[in-house]
Formats: sequence, C-alpha cells, structure tokens
Amino acid sequence: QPRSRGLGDVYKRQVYDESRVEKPMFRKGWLNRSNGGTRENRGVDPFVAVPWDEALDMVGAEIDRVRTEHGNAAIFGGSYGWSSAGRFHHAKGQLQRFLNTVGGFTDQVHTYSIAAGYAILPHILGTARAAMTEATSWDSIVENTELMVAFGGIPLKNAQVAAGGPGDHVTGPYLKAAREAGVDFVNISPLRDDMGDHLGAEWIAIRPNTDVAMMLGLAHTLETEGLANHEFLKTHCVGYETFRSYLLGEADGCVRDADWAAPICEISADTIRELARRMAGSRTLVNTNWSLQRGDHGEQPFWMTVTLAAMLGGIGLPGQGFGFGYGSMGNIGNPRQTAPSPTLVTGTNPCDSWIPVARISDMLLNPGKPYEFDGETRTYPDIRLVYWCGGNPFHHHQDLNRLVRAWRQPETVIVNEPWWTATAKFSDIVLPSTTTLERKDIGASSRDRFIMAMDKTIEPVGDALDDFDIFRGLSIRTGTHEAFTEGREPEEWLRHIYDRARQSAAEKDITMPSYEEFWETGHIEIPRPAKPTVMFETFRADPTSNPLPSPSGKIEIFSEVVDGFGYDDCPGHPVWREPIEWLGAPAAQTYPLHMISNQPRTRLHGQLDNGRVSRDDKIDGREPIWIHPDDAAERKLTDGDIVRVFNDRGALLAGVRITPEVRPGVVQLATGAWYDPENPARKNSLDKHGNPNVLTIDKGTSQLGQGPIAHSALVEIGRFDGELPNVPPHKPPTIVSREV
Ligand SMILES: Nc1nc2c(c(=O)[nH]1)N[C@H]1C(S)=C(S)[C@@H](COP(=O)(O)OP(=O)(O)OC[C@H]3O[C@@H](n4cnc5c(=O)[nH]c(N)nc54)[C@H](O)[C@@H]3O)O[C@H]1N2
Ligand SMILES: Nc1nc2c(c(=O)[nH]1)N[C@H]1C(S)=C(S)[C@@H](COP(=O)(O)OP(=O)(O)OC[C@H]3O[C@@H](n4cnc5c(=O)[nH]c(N)nc54)[C@H](O)[C@@H]3O)O[C@H]1N2
Ligand SMILES: [Mo]
Repeated sequence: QPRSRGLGDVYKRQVYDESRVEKPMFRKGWLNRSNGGTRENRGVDPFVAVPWDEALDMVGAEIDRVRTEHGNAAIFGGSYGWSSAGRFHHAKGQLQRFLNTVGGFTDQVHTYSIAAGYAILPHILGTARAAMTEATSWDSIVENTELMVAFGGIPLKNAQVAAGGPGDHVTGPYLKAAREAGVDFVNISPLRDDMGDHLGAEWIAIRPNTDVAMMLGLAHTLETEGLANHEFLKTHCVGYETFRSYLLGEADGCVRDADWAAPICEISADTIRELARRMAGSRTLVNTNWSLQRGDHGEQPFWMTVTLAAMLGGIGLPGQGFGFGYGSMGNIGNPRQTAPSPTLVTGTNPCDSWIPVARISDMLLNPGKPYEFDGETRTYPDIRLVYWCGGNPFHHHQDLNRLVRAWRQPETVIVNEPWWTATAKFSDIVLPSTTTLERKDIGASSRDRFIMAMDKTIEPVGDALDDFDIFRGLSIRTGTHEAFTEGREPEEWLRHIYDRARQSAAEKDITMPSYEEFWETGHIEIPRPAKPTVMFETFRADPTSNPLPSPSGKIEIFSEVVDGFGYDDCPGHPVWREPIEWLGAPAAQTYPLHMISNQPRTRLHGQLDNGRVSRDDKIDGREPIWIHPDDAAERKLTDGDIVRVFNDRGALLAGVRITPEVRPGVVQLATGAWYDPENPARKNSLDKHGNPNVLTIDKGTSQLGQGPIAHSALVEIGRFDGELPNVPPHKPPTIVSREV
C-alpha cells in the first residue's frame, strides 16, 4: 500500500475518539416541538440522551406519521455519501432497503464525483461507463502510449482510495512502469503537485476552468495544420462539420485558435500549437480528471475531451484515445476481469421521486418549484422528513450557509452516524452506528481484483448499533420486519450476498471458493485478464457490426438530442462558456483568487479529519490553505499566519502555507475540515476551521447535468488579526439531561 500514509492506522485510534456518538441523541427543541422548540435552532440547541427502545419508538412513529400524512415522497432518503468499506453493512444501502419496505422515499441520482459527466456521456457515447469501468488498462498504456496528456494531472493523493475498499494500489506502480517504458507526461493543472516529479512531467499551469478553451485551441491547430484524422471522424463520428464551423468561427466570426485561447488560459499560443503537433505525432492518450467537470459547465470538458481524441483518431487503439479519471480514483485502468462483487440488494423504490444529486438545498428551499434536468422539466417534492445514513452533506454540499437555511426547513432530520460531524450536530435525532472495525463484513471494490474477509476486531463503542440492527428495530415498529430482514441474521446475509456473487462469477467462468474457504483464507484474488483492456476496441475495428449505444451508433460530436433540449448552457456540440466565477470574470476584481477545493491528502472527505494524520497537518488547528509566494507577498502574509478567506457567500479561517506548487492567482483549500461555525444561531457565521464549502457556489453545471460546481469559486484572503476563536470541531455538542 505505497500511498496509504498510515491512514488505516489512524482508523484504529479514532474509533475511540471523544467525537464518537455514545448514545441515541435527540435535539432538546425537537422533543419540545409542540411547545415552540423551533427548527431554526437546529445546530444551536443542546442534545438529550434517550434509551434505544424509546428512541426507536419515536423514530418509527415519526416515519409513520410523515408517510401517512404526506406520502412517501415527503421522506428524503437519498442519503448520498461514501460511508465505509464493507458490502453488507453499507450504510446507505441499509437505509434504502428499509425505506423501500415502508413504501419508498425521494432519492438522488448520479454522484458528486461525476454528475455532469454521467449526464452528458450517454448522449455522446451511449454510456457513461467510459468514465469508470471501461477505461483502457494501465498495462496497455505502459506498452503502447508515447504521450499522456493529463488535464488535472494524475495526483497520487487521490489514488489512495476507491469506494468499497481497494485491495491493491495500482496507479503508483503503473505510472512508474510507464515512465520507465518511456511514456512522456504533460500535467495541465493549476497545481504542479498534481503530477509527481518522478514522472519528469512538463507542467502547463493553466487557469482553472479554462481547459475547454485550451482544447479548442489544440483542436484548431489540428484542423488547420492538416493534423486531424478526417477518416476516423467520418467513419466513427457524427457532427464534426457543425463543430468545425464553430471552431473556425464561420457563424459568429470568432476563430477559436491558439491565439484566442492563450489569454483565456494564460498559456502561450506557441505552447498550445506545439502541444497539438506533439499530440498528433505520437501515440497519445488524453486523460481528463473528474475534477474538471466539477466546475461550471462541467459537461463541456468531457465532451471536448472526446472530440479532441476523435480528431487525433486514436480511439479504440491500444494506449491511445481518451480516459476519464486516471488521477481521480485508485483503480481506474486497473486490469481486471469483470467479476461481480458481493453487494447488498436494496430492492426497488415504490416511490418514483428523485432529484439530481446536488440539488438538495434547492429542493428543501423550493418545494413544488419546476427545474430542468437532462431534457425534462421536473418539480421539487415537498420534503417533511430527512433521513441520512452514511453521508455527510455538511461536508459534501456547496454553499454551506445556504444549506444551513435549507436544512432548517423540514419537520424532522434524522441521521445515523458514528461521529459528531456537523451533519449530526445540525440534526434532530442522531442514532449512533458502529464502524467497520465493530462488525463482520465482506470488503470489495468494483474494478478491484480482491475480495476481503473483514472480521470484527473490537466491541461496539458506547451504545452504538450496526445500521442493520437500527433498521431491524425500526422495521418492527413500522410492521415491515419480515420484508426488511427476509428472515436472515447478519451472518446469513454475508453468506447470501457472497453466494450470489459466487454464482454470477461461475456464469463468467470465474471460480470463487466456498464461503467457508474464503473466510479461512481471508481474501480472494481474481487473476488479471490475459490481455489488456482497450476501450472501444471492437467499435474501432468495425463500427457497423459493433455500434456504440448512442442514438447514431457513433461518437456524437454534434448531438441532435442535446441540441433539441434547447439549453443555452449546454448546446448541441462542445462549446466554451465562461464559468460563473473564474479569474477572467469581473468578480475577480473583488475576489482575485480562484479557490481549488480538491480531495484531501490526509483523509477521506470528512472522514479521518479527527485522526492523527489530518490533525498533524493543521496550522493552529485550522486547515492549511496553499498560496503562491507572489500572492502571499502582495497580502503581506507569512507562512503559518491565520487568515480569513471570504467572498459574498461566507468566511472561514485557515492557516497559510506558502508554496510555488500552486500557480499565481490560485489557492488550494482541500475538502474535509469539519464545518465549525463560530455562532450557528447567526446568519453566515464565520467557520473557525476551514471547510471550503462555506465559499463554494450552489448552482448546477447546466440545465442538462445539474452537477455540483465546487471547483468554480473566487475568494479573497486577509490576515486575521483578531483574537483567535478556539477550534473544537471534533468535540461533542452540549448534552443536557431531559429535565433541564
Ligand atoms: N468543495 C468540494 N466539495 C466536494 C467535493 C469537492 O471536490 N470540492 N467533492 C465531492 C465528492 S466527489 C464527494 S464523493 C463528496 C463526499 O462526501 P461524503 O461521502 O458525504 O463524505 P464522507 O466524509 O465520506 O461522509 C461519509 C459519512 O459516513 C459516516 N459513516 C462511515 N461509516 C458509517 C457507517 O457504517 N454507518 C453510518 N451510519 N455512517 C457511517 C462517516 O462518519 C461520514 O460522516 O464530497 C463532495 N464535495
Ligand atoms: N486522499 C483522498 N483521495 C480521494 C478522495 C479523498 O477524499 N481523499 N476522494 C475520492 C473521490 S470521492 C473522488 S470523486 C475522486 C475525485 O477525483 P478528482 O475530481 O479528479 O479530484 P480533485 O482532487 O478534486 O482534483 C484533481 C486535481 O484537478 C485539479 N483541478 C481542479 N480544477 C481544475 C481545472 O479547472 N482544470 C484543471 N486542468 N485542473 C483542475 C486540481 O489541482 C486537483 O488537484 O478522488 C478520490 N480520491
Ligand atoms: Mo467522489
């Protein structure tokens, strides 16, 4: 585990941290709700401990009340979040299984990771799997690629993790092998650190969110210098002519060449032209990280990546074409057979109600309001009860001050959580759940070759229960016990989900040992496939016999379907549209720094922020913010200063780390510091700890994808000279006895 940096080690101690929720906890104001304990006091009121039996009675009755009075769509159970490794005790899966048995709930579609990508790719390629499972494998890259051009780099910090728990860390070793095999790397990113020195990468320090302009400049050079593969564009793509006319400015007089792109991206036109020639002259793979689509108009960098690769003509050939997220998640490009992993089946949701994942505040603030999504006009449901299990919206959602207001709308908010996160502190009812170490489970991650037997290693901490037991208890109250448990105890469930996976593996001629044998050995390793995976290999070889599942069967550089939606923020072919906030926007006069809130090196999102590795990295208890020496000098900042980082949406405290690893005009404040408002009763209160989502924008990427745009935010920074408020982000809230 070359890059785990002791994160696993942290886990062992952190399970006993004082930030654990010990008992079921109820907000005092919620218990007094008939006597004026108002919702506005979420995050303000103290909590009261309640015994499990009584707690489950109250929660069961509340769920019953809401579904009877308002219908099941009034229950929000989307519950987005990573929870922990382990396939049976998968927190969100357990919640959704339970809610399905009581008549359903309002769900979320897509992910904060790649919402815009998942919305646009099916229109272009007929499938979104290109961004995940179908990537050309690293062994093909090592053998065949000459040039890997990486938008957003390939940061090894991100390769530490994969959902479900990886058994193998492949990115680092394969990168090393690729370098040794002579692959050249280009890192196009505002952060030099996104590609390690050992790769000898050229760093092109692009302005954030301007990649599409650069890609258009590259495309223009290919087209006008006779370097585009028109044969491939004709046989395997549709709509190139329409795009070409946009590129050449035939309709609007704006020629999107390298000279046009240069001032937008702050990269010289020569650099762009030379790179285009190099790309056309080598076996090139274009990688675009998921981060690029987590910005305003995030559909465009993905569409433009496919278009650029199509012009180069290498799609479907070994080590060429395009890929998404080689630097985003640990096992993209991991060579593996498509063996099924054990999974908990959650059943079907009887209630056809859902929202695009990141529209949670919009929904809570605007019940009944219409909105656009992927060609459809939809309406937000009227939510009365929110139930979260295995996610942390006060970590993951944009514009937290707006989320605080939205979160205070529903009648009841319930969360199952092992720790006192901000989400727990802002809820009415907190049910303490166990962590991975406190229960037996099967670990497996899609795209990973290992299945792991995860034994219970410690007793539950405090009064914590497994999520399964919490929902089993609730199902007795809601009269759905049989449907929820299907008569199985946890041990029987483990065997059941294992046997199901074993059976479908057998259908693919992959042999898995018996359950007993698996548990005895401790893990299973599925052998690597005999030959490397090449994305779209068969389509390349014969597009007529092996069409893509797109409407035309080909790569859609122009999409009639998307064009038909009539969205100006996502028209029928890839375009450059200025993001709502970026360094070229008028707002940059007031807020001249572009904040990149990328994935943290020292933790998993908000998880492990209360652990040693993350705490050791803080400056005076605040999250470090990276700033270029020139920007620091201009503001008279020195290393280690505590600063106020702010914009119109809010303000936070962070610790200064001066480094040339970021380009001038850009600051990096990683996600994950637990939100800790100075006075939660006040509007837009100062966050004492450094959660970047206090400053990000809560707007969809476009009407098509409605994805989150965390990476499009401008800020200003100034030294904080006031008296430093203490930071207890990892301490429990005030807990009082019921009588007080
Ligand atoms: N500004 C900004 N914001 C972002 C991003 C960004 O790039 N910039 N990235 C976004 C992305 S890609 C993602 S995926 C999200 C991640 O957002 P989340 O997935 O919501 O973040 P986590 O901190 O992993 O939250 C998981 C929660 O589940 C809890 N948990 C763990 N195990 C269990 C369990 O067994 N039972 C229960 N009940 N709970 C458990 C943990 O304690 C933790 O609080 O953040 C998004 N937010
Ligand atoms: N250690 C650790 N690893 C993680 C996670 C974690 O919490 N901790 N979370 C995991 C999850 S859930 C996900 S979805 C993935 C996310 O994977 P990504 O979305 O790819 O991750 P980020 O770290 O947000 O971004 C990667 C890099 O892209 C660069 N970047 C940002 N904006 C732009 C831009 O506009 N243009 C260009 N060219 N570059 C830009 C940033 O410098 C950043 O370091 O990471 C996973 N990996
Ligand atoms: Mo993610």
